[in-house]
Amino acid sequence: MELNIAVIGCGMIGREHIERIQNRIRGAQVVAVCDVFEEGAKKGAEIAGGNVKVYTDFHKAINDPDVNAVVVTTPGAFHKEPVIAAIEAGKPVFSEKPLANTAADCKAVVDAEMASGKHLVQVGFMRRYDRGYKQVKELIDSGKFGAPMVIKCTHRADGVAPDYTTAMAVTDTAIHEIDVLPWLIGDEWDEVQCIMPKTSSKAHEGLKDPQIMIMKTKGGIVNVLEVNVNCGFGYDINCEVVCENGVINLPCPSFPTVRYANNVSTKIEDNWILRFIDSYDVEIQDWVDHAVKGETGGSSAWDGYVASITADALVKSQTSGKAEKVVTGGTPDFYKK
Ligand code: ISE
Repeated sequence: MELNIAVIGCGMIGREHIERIQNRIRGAQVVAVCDVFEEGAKKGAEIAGGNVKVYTDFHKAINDPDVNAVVVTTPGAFHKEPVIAAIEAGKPVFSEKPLANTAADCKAVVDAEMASGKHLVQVGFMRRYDRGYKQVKELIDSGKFGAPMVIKCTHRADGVAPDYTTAMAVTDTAIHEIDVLPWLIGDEWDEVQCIMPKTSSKAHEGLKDPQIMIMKTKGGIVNVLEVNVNCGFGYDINCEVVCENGVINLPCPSFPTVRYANNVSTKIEDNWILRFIDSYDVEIQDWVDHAVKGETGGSSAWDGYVASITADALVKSQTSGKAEKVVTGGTPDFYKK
């Protein structure tokens, strides 16, 4: 069996995935594209090579009998409805991160998936597929380093669009660390706090940047995360895990170190698409390989829901300034691995 995919949402990441599926992924092809803006859908069709159906109504695209799988790449606030439509059609669906922008919307997806009785949803948290993070996990799991105690992360970006908000530093940016760190250390978030340092003069009107997020797990591990999206020097992702017997540092993608003009220097990647390009390829291939067998890999809808509950607590702390509890109510049997 091959996957015949409808891609819902032909903006930046949608176009990336269309190109990826058509040119680098085995066992799948895009057969339909959809965007509320016809021009966007046509652009998606062009990237797909032309020979695909073009829709502006996601219900029609998802229920097209030639379509047997769905990729949702609309903006986060518009994920819920197409993801639920795919579940109701009984078709495997890959939703870009976040699963939805609010925990309530994520819960609606979880409820729909449990009601269907089938695991159909995979959420696009690509860092679980990144070579560096996987190596860090293998080292932690080896036991040689002892128990992790402290994690220090930076999530820095060159700059952001004018519509990027203070809350998006959590829901759009820190959401990656929110998902990947519990996976890395085999633990769950317990309480989270957001502290606002002096705001950068480069941040646009109304945006608080940088932000420091302090997050504690149920097992007592503390993560300190710097989100800094106007750093002006590139896309800079770092993660250091301090364990009882040693320290594990996330390997950065390898660029040559050059000695030139009295300097030793190494390039930093320009943006997230380039930094995680290999992870996206591995992630989508893994989704396809699972979906053809009626399975899911990576982050589940439940993981997406838990990430969103954590994000809501952090957003609350952005104004309360206090540590806020992360309350999930426990993993339902349906999602226990
Ligand atoms: C973007 O949507 C991503 O997923 C990137 O990984 C993240 O660094 C960026 O802040 C988001 O806007």
